[in-house]
Amino acid sequence: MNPLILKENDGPLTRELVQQPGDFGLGKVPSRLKPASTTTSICGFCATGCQLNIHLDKQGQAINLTPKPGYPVNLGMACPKGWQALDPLDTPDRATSPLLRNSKGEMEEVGWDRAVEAFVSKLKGIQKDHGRESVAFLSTGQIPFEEMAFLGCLFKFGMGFLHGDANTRQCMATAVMAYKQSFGFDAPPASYADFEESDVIVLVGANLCIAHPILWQRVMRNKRNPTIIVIDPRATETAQAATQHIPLKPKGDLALFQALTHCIIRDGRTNPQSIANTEGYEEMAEFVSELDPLWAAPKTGMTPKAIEALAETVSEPGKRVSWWWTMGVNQSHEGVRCAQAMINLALITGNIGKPGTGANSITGQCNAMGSRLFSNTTSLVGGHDFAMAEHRAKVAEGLGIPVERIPHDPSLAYDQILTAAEEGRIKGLWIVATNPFHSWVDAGALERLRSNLEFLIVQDMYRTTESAQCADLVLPAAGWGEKEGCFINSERRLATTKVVSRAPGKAMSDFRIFKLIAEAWGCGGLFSQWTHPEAVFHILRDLTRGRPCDITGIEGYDHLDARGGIQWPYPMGSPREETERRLYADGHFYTPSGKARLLYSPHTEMPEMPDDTYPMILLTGRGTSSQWHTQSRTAKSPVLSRLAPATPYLELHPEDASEIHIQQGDLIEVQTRRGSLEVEAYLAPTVQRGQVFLPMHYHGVNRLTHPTFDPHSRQPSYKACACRVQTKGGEFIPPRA
Ligand SMILES: Nc1nc2c(c(=O)[nH]1)N[C@H]1C(S)=C(S)[C@@H](COP(=O)(O)OP(=O)(O)OC[C@H]3O[C@@H](n4cnc5c(=O)[nH]c(N)nc54)[C@H](O)[C@@H]3O)O[C@H]1N2
Ligand SMILES: Nc1nc2c(c(=O)[nH]1)N[C@H]1C(S)=C(S)[C@@H](COP(=O)(O)OP(=O)(O)OC[C@H]3O[C@@H](n4cnc5c(=O)[nH]c(N)nc54)[C@H](O)[C@@H]3O)O[C@H]1N2
Ligand code: SF4
Ligand SMILES: [Mo]
Repeated sequence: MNPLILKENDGPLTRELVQQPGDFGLGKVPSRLKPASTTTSICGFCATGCQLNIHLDKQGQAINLTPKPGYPVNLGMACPKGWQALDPLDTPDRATSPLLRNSKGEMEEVGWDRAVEAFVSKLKGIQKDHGRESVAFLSTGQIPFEEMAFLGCLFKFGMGFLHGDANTRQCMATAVMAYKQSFGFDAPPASYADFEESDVIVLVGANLCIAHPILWQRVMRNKRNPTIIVIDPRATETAQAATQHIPLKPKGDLALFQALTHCIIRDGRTNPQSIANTEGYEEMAEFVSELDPLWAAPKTGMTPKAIEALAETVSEPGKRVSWWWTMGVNQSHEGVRCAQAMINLALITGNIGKPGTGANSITGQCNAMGSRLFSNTTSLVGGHDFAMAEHRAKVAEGLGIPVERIPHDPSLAYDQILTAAEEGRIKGLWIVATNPFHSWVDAGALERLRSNLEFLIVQDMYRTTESAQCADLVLPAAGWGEKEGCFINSERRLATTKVVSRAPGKAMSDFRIFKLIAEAWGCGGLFSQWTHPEAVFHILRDLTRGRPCDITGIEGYDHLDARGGIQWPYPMGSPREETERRLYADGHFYTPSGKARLLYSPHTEMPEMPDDTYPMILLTGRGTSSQWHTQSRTAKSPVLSRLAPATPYLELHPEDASEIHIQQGDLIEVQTRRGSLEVEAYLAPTVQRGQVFLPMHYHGVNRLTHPTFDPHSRQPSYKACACRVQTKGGEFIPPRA
């Protein structure tokens, strides 16, 4: 068994904490696991939420893994990242000790006591001088939600600060806002079974083959001979495997959907029964009455005939049509209205609440959905609203804390936090399980504002990430496999992850780091019941009572394991045998009237259009199924590294390349108004003329991207901006197309 080991320079504070009864251990293997056995754990990469069988040696240490047969999500399959999920744990650049910047500006190893003392004295000092709005946290969709809740509650209710946001703003904020406004709650309708039960599957800005390979496998299991339509500017791997690819103009989606709505209403191909469950139909019909295919053609790059044909396909009476979207929609200057335009199409054609239908957002990170309910950032923990007095009272009672500790004013969003830092209003930043110095849009601006921060804390598995290297204090965190807790996948399924490996050196679970900080800050008493992740699970579960995300019927981790995960909602008294379920079968939504709202705005062109100086459009996104985001984890796997190009590359149309005298494999520069990056030319007609594609996984990519934001969700529009391409050191020759 992994003993609880104290290290030589762990001082009295740590000693006291780890010796508390009910301690949750430093990578301790739970006693219910028999040595030399197999346990299950949900994969810690994407939001598909595949379950893995992890095979353990007699010490309870993982030896290897296999995908779990029969699990309702992955049905025995896994993608390369899942198969190699143990690789990132044992690497030379793991953060194994806290690191504190010393007076010479160098990072120095210190014990936890010194690290926590520095953390507390610095942040208390800033708070005393500048108030509760002067420090913020930036967290993640990639840690168990028990940990997310701990951070959000500690920071706001315990430490008394106001502002915190997560990388889910980069990713899911658009879908959250679209559902909240349209359905009255952030409740995506789908079950993965809908992929198999649909007649028409429309994938919008979603490259399943690369980003959610196991969901693509679910599509492939569909026995109804479905029409699979991919709407994406690029001929992605998914588009190539689909029945139809619509190579849309970047950011032409809203115009397309409004024209489809126009055609469907004009031709009377609507479903009156379903429209009766909506509000605003007449006004919307009036709004789209002029937005015909002729209007949309130049905005979408499609012919009016192709738009008419698509309108027919997605409104075929008796056919089950499902809409699925990911970052091609969410990362847009008009993402919320674009997502809602798909929601509207599903609602007016009766494609909601039935098998094989829905307007379904596919989430990205393993626990993005957990963050949406429990991170205490945009929403008050447990699916509540900071602005509502009765919600604050309920949460205060549930957590056993004074209600005055719960703020009623909202947090700044991610970009607003960074603007506040730039302007000197935010002076301390605590970054947990995200790497914004690589991943944030216009990362160069973040690098420049670094010097405005008095104290930057980065809590990560590795000391080498772009963000960790900028920090004043690095807190070494245990990663997936070294701690336990729950994730919620894209179809709202809660499931558990387990301890299968011991965290290296002095690294501790984020949970335990938060506990240590709570004690040192002097607010440990508020969290005395937060002894270990499952205890927190029970507290959070009880908070959800009566909310749309009510999970009070889940007994605990064993119940989740026995059932193959459980989808929310699952209130007390829910049927025990159920394995999958979609929402809105009763035509009832979470708005005060019970009706869904049809919402729309005029389409506007992308904020940075190509011009003479920057004549091309730069698209970014996922490159291969073996690379994960900023690659802090996947680059450590020998297998995964071999499955992806090691150097950054740019996909460029061969005819554009020939006009600007670029050949396959040339070292070239891609430039935007914000910066430039050296990349290898990869010539392929998968991109349209005048467009290039840059995978997001390489250092420096976001020095190029353009910081514009959807006004409703404040999600960055990473996907498209103006750029130009030239040979390295060469002269800029604009392509003619
Ligand atoms: N292998 C791997 N898998 C991952 C991840 C990873 O890093 N690596 N990350 C996970 C996360 S957090 C997320 S959020 C998901 C993202 O999953 P996806 O959203 O599927 O991946 P992306 O490649 O970012 O974007 C999808 C597509 O949007 C297209 N696109 C760009 N602009 C537009 C547009 O204006 N309209 C339309 N319709 N399409 C457009 C791009 O060409 C791209 O092919 O993947 C998850 N899965
Ligand atoms: N150009 C461009 N940029 C993009 C996107 C795009 O499409 N184009 N997509 C955006 C999207 S959708 C997303 S989700 C973001 C992702 O952006 P990030 O969140 O910045 O990317 P990751 O590489 O996943 O960073 C996670 C960090 O957490 C650390 N970590 C992993 N597990 C743990 C843990 O348990 N505890 C702690 N403390 N640390 C841990 C990892 O080592 C890593 O450094 O990128 C965004 N950036
Ligand atoms: S599809 Fe996603 S959850 Fe499944 S194994 Fe791959 S990364 Fe893990
Ligand atoms: Mo994401």
